[in-house]
Amino acid sequence: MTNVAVVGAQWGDEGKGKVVDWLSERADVVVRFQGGHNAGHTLVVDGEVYKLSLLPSGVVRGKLSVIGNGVVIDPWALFSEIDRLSAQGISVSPDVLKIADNACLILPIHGELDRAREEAAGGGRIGTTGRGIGPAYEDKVARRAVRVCDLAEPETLQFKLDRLLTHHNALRKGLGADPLDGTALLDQLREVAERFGPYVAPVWQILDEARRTGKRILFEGAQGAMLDVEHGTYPYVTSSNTVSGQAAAGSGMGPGAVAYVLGITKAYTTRVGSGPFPTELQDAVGERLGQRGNEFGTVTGRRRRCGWFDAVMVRQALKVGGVDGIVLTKLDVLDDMDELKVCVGYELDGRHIDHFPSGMAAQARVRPIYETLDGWRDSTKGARSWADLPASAVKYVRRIEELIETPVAILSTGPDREETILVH
Ligand code: 2SA
Ligand code: MG
Repeated sequence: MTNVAVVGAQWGDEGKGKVVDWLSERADVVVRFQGGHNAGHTLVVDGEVYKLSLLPSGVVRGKLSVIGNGVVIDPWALFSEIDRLSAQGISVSPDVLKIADNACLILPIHGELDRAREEAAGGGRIGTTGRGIGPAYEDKVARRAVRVCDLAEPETLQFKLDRLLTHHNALRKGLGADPLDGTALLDQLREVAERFGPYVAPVWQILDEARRTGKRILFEGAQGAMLDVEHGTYPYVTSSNTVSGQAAAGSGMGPGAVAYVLGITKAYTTRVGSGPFPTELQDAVGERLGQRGNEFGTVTGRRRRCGWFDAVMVRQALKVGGVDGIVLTKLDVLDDMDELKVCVGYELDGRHIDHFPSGMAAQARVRPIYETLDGWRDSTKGARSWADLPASAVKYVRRIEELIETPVAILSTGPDREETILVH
């Protein structure tokens, strides 16, 4: 195995958890490079279910796990996740977990602001996870964020907080909230600072050493390409780059560090939160997909919107995400359908287009052009080889492969590891 990046090719929740866990067993180092505790990965290892948000999946297998500089870290969420795992018998010691000293923090003010804005936006809300991700990245880019390294420098911490609160208290005034007490926040941060200490490192150095000594690095993406802050359905996106290009910048390595990009996509489409979704099904079929696929958010428990596979959207996601091969997941959810539709193009104001447009109004107006394929009304659940699949299922996968112009490397036919078909 070379260094692999695993990224989502839709709107998140494509089933990255299973793939990442499977690959992490073969990896020496697992790295998170963007997002924060808005992510939700469910891992099932030896029948035990682990729900991870911020920690790289490698921690469950005791692999060296790195939270890169591109991640935004909520200290309280981090330590409660570590404590939760510890209650499940997994020890996340400083030997296992390394946190980039130049990563930025999510503070309680960010979550509050995130939720207050969503509430104020009414029908125009993004549908965020309310974890403070957007406001934390805003402060990062505006160069006023508190970073992990600041926790070790009392004078810097004080200085950073003063600057940050000048900005936030003006914002809070606009939202009708009370100004913040800097001393309380400073005390809270001093408290967590101690616990952070042993985990903090210049992780670029650890990763450079790993690379030079031939260690296998797995880059673990969160969310999906269509939630990318630049390439996604802006403004209905998350606030980080979710595409594979970020794996390098978000961990302190060059682009050559990623040898192979594996894109994960479901055999249909889901989305949680607001924003355009051309192939959404607001009918009994969509309902059935949600039920059979158990489509509820790992972090927030929110119900996911469901629809047909959108080959145009996925093709675009794979191109901008630099994906070499895909894992097609949850094929078995389609098992009881008479026929299946796949979006092969869009109609926009009477014109046929072959890509998802960037404009918000155009995105809302595109209509999917469908191709109908036969269903298989037979079980693919747990299939382990190509020969186990009904002919129509094989046809469905092959057609998708053709439309997205990217090979299917792995087919996943159920949550367990064995329920997997290696195609190439
Ligand atoms: P945010 O909180 O600022 O990142 O939200 C902005 C948009 O990004 C979407 N988003 C996600 N979509 C799917 N899965 C995500 N993670 C959790 C999971 C979600 C959950 O894996 O199940 O538990 O609800 C995730 N994180 C962010 C979000 O819906 C907004 O559309
Ligand atoms: Mg998820």
